[in-house]
Amino acid sequence: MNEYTLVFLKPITLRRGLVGEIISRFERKGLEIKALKMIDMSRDIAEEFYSIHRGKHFFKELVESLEGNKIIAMVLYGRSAIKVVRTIIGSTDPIEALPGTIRGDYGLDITENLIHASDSRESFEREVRILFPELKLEHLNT
Ligand code: FUP
Repeated sequence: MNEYTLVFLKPITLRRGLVGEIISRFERKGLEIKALKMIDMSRDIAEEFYSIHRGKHFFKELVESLEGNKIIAMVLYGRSAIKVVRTIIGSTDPIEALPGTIRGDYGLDITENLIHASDSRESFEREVRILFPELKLEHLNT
């Protein structure tokens, strides 16, 4: 089943010049880029996006890694895109992420693990509203 997923490249990925390399992996896999933009992350957006983690020990560091920095957000589309993209990015902790995955290949830090991707359809719908408020979901179906 074709579906959408949301990905964003974290500030570390822009600082390290890995944007093109990472986007290429999704294109090579056959996923279609349906929307793409650079966003200046505010504290409010970062806190809302990761609100599920509020109160956890890493929340402050996570928000501070985004706040005041640029990210690149994308909506990708393709067959089982949510699962496929999660497989391509690898486990949350780069220590566990397998070689060949994005998190497995490019870093060691867990907070700055290069990339975020929706983990379910519900997450996608919540996240796309936060990062692409101008985008109507029905427009994606065209
Ligand atoms: P993921 O969906 O793989 O990004 O993982 P989570 O939703 O569990 O975590 C969200 C972000 O919090 C991760 F990308 C990195 C950060 N995090 C930490 O910094 N420390 C932790 O122990 C767990 C997560």
